[in-house]
Amino acid sequence: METLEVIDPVTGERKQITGPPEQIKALKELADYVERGQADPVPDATQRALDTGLPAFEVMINGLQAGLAVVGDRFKRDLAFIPEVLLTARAMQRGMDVLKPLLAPENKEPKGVVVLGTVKGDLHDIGKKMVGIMFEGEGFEVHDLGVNVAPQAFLDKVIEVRANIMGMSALLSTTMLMHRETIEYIKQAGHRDKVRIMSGGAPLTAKFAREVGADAYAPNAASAVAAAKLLMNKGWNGEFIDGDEFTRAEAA
Ligand code: B1M
Repeated sequence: METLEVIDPVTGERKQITGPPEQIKALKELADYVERGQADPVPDATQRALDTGLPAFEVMINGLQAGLAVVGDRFKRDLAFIPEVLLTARAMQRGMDVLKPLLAPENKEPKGVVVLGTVKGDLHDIGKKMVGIMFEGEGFEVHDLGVNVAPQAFLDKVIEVRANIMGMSALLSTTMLMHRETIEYIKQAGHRDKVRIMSGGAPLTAKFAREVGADAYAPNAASAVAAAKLLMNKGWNGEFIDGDEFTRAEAA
């Protein structure tokens, strides 16, 4: 067995991953390409990691996301700059394109319809895309509006596709306030009782999401799926769903 150290992109904590040498080598190679922003070798390196028997989800988290987290950590400490971060994000996207079909099953009756977007003023979309891929993997029909999504655009899409769930993401402490504004807009339009709303993104907390009037909060893509399934549950009684609880339960 060999060990690889990765940074959790959300908590910033370092953790050790162990596995057979060929898997650790493949993950490290992939993470290094992403970290260096070398997009062209990423699709083949992603496939090589899959060929070692690693599940697609692990390749996404411990290969692609691990490379991004190193640059993210440097960016936070002013040791990396926007062009580098953009190159890394693009390299990561090339790997996500390879993994997406493996994470999203075909010909499944949708579990529910989800409209996703990053709120107005915010251009961060890597985490939100991961949430979308995980939703699709669980059989949800996802309509991803991209970034910088105005309240009206959220509402129009929710009405157009008769969404069950509307998911908002924000990565900036300034734009997280748009969660409140967007929910207020949906309320004013008389549509609040027709759609369930989930909030997420690194600076958000469950307390904040509850206060701004969301129905659920999730700290990461896996807990977002668990929360969405509960929101779709016929027995859901309108009580706020705190996705931190799934993460805590997993850690216990
Ligand atoms: Co920006 N950026 N950025 N950035 N960027 C951060 C977020 C920052 C923390 C870096 C820092 O510390 N300095 C900081 C924000 C500080 C703050 O306000 N708290 C910051 C800043 C300041 C900025 C600019 C203002 C920089 C500038 O211009 N001076 C600028 C803002 C532009 C704008 O949005 N208007 C900016 C720009 C950029 C890039 C364009 C260069 C690039 C984005 C590229 C892209 O997304 N296509 C970028 C990036 C990549 C980052 C970092 C490095 C990485 C973010 C990321 O993708 N994380 C980030 C620093 C860091 O976090 N280390 C940083 C990985 C991703 C998997 O995690 O998005 O948290 P995350 O998603 C998680 C969970 O949060 C959750 O699940 C996901 C998967 O597990 N989740 C949800 C997310 N959405 C969810 C929705 C849900 C449920 C869960 O329900 C619907």
